[in-house]
Amino acid sequence: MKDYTFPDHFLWGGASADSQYEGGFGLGKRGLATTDFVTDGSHTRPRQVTYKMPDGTIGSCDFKGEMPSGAIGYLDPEQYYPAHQAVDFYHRYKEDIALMAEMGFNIYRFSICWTRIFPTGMEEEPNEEGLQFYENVIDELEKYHIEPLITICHDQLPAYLADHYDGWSSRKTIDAYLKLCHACFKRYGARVKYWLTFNELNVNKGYAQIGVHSTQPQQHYQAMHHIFVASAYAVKMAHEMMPGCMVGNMYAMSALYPLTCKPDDMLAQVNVRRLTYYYSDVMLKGKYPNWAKKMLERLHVTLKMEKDDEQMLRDYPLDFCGFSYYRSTTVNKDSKISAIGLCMDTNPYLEATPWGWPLDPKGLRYVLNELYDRYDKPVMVVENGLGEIDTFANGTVNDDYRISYLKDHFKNMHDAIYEDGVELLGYTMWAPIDLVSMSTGEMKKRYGFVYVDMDDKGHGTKDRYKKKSFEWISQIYKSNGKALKEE
Ligand code: BGP
Repeated sequence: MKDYTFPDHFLWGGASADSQYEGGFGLGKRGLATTDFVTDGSHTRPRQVTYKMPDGTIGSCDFKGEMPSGAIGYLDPEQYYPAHQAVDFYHRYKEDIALMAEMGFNIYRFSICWTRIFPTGMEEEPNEEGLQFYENVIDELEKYHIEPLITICHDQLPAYLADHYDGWSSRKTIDAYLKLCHACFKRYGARVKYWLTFNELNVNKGYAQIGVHSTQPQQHYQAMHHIFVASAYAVKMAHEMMPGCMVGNMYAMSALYPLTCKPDDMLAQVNVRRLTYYYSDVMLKGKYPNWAKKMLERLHVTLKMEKDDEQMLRDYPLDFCGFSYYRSTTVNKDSKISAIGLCMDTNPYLEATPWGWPLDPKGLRYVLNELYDRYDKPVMVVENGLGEIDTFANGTVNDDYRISYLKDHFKNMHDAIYEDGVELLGYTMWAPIDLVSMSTGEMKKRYGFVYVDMDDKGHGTKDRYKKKSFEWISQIYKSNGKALKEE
């Protein structure tokens, strides 16, 4: 029988993001974040950002779309905003981390809520209460020998920076971000080895994620340039302040297949894939590739750079490549491609989740190889999991579908390591304890090993219950994968 033991010191754990998990709105002097203005939604009803115009008019727009110039975030008392309470990790972190320990985690990825540390982003000094909260989290993790993996900025911005400077359109946001990095490295650096500078830059971004009102190519790519530069400065600062640390980023990496072997479909695959790689190429290879320069020319985008920008990108590339993997996608020459190159076509050979995400564990092996071949740097799966409708009965959920999804993905990770030679550092499953869905704002799209008693409108006790997969994952993690062979 095949032995599925993973390498010694393999990192096994879970991942979350503050706006979906933490809650604690307004507590501990936390300031307003762009994600606070994002309403709930569903698979068919897009989440909205609610805003106010300078003349006092109230409006809303798609949370990844274009927001009118001059609009500022606005809280409408008629709306439900899931980020405000999320599932209340803020008050329940001890209980949740104890559950993580019981599942055998040796790593936990969480993100910093920027406005807990700098409520507007403009303060000179960090907010002690905010710093203390994450220190408490780290203390608790240390108690169980769980290594923290910190995402410095997971798809959000202080509302002040978005409303006054148009977020990442402005170089002021680079300074504000580096202040956040400095505060975190200084306070947590001795105890945190792994860092991610940003989350999924290659997914459509608007006001809620990067604070930029316009989603037009000129504004989008200029904002991304500022983010790349900020990340390079963060790598430099991290290496200086925390020798031996590892800094990565996180990219959304669905596998992408041509729908047929028609040469036109293959060429479409190459072109769309490159749009996904735009972000990681600059940040891991340290320069804009030729094809990217050509693309910017075609889009009439002129990047405004400062003198040291290109050198910073060259000198401070990331140390490893973190990525999320949920699904694969197909593309053909007629596919509908989003403005930043995303294609969501399904695959006739694969089944899909109720949200239409194709199930493709082999695609993970393909992506692991693709990334390792391309960058020749260690990789880490920092998100992967199954969003499903769970039926809660008798205090638990029989989620055999989740077990089967993860088992197949783990086996492919194992083969990528042992048969293909991929240097895979670890795996943080999304999301070990149920939380709010990013794309739809729902609770019913559940990923966890732990069920949280809360519905789409935030009603419920938020009490935690172990699902069937809880025991299963404990065996896998604690045996370092060996228990997979009995499955
Ligand atoms: C990624 C995000 C996460 C998370 C995950 C699952 O895009 O980094 O924040 O939410 O996807 O997506 P969803 O919540 O939409 O199911």
